[in-house]
Amino acid sequence: MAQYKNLSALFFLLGFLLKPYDSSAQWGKDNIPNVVLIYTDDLGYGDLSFAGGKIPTPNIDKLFGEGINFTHAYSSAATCTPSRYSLLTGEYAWRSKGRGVARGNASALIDSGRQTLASVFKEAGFKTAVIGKWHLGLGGADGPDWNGVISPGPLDIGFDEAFLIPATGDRVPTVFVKNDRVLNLDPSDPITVSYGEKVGDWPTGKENPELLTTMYSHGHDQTIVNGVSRIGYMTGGKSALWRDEDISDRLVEESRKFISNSGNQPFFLYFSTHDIHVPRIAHERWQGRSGFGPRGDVILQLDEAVGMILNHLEKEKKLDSTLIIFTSDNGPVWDDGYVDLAFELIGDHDATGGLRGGKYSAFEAGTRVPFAVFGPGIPKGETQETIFSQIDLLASFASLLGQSTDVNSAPDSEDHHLVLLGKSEEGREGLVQEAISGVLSYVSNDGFKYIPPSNGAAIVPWGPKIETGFSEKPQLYTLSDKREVENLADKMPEKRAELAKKLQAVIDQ
Ligand code: NG6
Ligand code: CA
Repeated sequence: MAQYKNLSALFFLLGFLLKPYDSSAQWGKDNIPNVVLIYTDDLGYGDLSFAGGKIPTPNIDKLFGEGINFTHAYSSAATCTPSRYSLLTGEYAWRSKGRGVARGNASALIDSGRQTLASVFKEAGFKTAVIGKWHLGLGGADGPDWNGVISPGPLDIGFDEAFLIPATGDRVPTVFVKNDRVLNLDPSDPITVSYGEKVGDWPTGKENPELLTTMYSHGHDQTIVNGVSRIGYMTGGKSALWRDEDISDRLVEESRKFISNSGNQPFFLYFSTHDIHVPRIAHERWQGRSGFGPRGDVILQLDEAVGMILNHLEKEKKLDSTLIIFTSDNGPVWDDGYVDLAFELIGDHDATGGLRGGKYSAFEAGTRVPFAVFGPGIPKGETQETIFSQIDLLASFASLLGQSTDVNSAPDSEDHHLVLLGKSEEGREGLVQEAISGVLSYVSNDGFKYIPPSNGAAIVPWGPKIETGFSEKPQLYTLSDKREVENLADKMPEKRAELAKKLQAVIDQ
């Protein structure tokens, strides 16, 4: 941090000598960069080799090493749907019910016409796309019409183009949605999806485990597609089914097309990878390559995908004019429903980077995620220790692009573009972390963290063997106590009360 402070002081001084310091700094019309947001799934800080991970990730490491490495950046929740909801809307997902992990046939969670991160870019003249995992519901009150026009969806909230995994790789239907239709669907073989009773006669993991190439461990015993049983039942749509092994390549290919087709128009690409979520089925060229089992193999594949995007930007002569943000929707998980030996083969690879807990957890590994900013004007090789929340991307980019943030629609998004761009260490006062079961904790910018008492189980009940962080006693930790070992709640009752009050104030806001 000392190095950061010296450098920022130098920049400040140089800036002062050349022109008055402009803390509102917007991007000028002639130097607006493209923005690529690489949003990975279930990736821990320690999964990256620069942070001690044992699986080489040279392309991702470059973004951290030659950009800003945020050590205290947070997703809003320890699972996917609420993190993504908050990221795109600037509103904490827990403000209303029904925004937990969404079923594969959930209806659209974000209202049409609402201001979103994507609409901020669109309003500023950017071409916008989401390519990859969606998991924010599609369609009206009855859910998506898989055999017709699937609307509303991303095209109604600021994206010009969409190429989607509708929910997750482990949820049916296992088909891509291109813009507002299932890709490659044969109308004579319509899709039926159910999250209740079985539909059709396709085998299930429960009835026909002998057909599985990947065995389930908990849940995930319903319709089998491509040798993998999923959450939910489906039938039909044979010509539209994806091959899990090809998902990463397909998402990269679609991203390349979008980048090439954007011409001279600035673009915003929300590149939402499937990796490293379950089922972890890498392309054949990566299978068995990491020495750490399928979880390691998909980390190699993810790094390759990032490298391919960087290469393509370079080939299109856009690398110098593209700001890249790399982060994750929640922390790491090992057994998340399939027998892929993620625990057994982990060896000395610490996916959490020394943090406690993991995906689903109120402990830090649930939401403190890798986060890098790389690109034009970004200081190289800096470390940013100030707390930063993904929920602030909306207001921060709105500010940089001369747009206003709709405070009714995005009440929790704050403008911290100077922190984002490495020009300031004045971050937000505190942030709220959402764990499973809606337990909310508070991280304060003075280095303390408070988890209120709750009566949930201490270990995630359905099988991932992760500590939830839930306790009937209040918990207070310092962030420097990375593994949240020493509970200071009794020793520091005033600090505990102060953070409890701040958390309540955000909830009541
Ligand atoms: C859980 C699934 C898990 C994963 C998660 C969502 C079971 C037993 N577990 O319910 O496998 O799909 O939901 O992950 O079904 S997320 O990263 O999209 O939030
Ligand atoms: Ca996730």
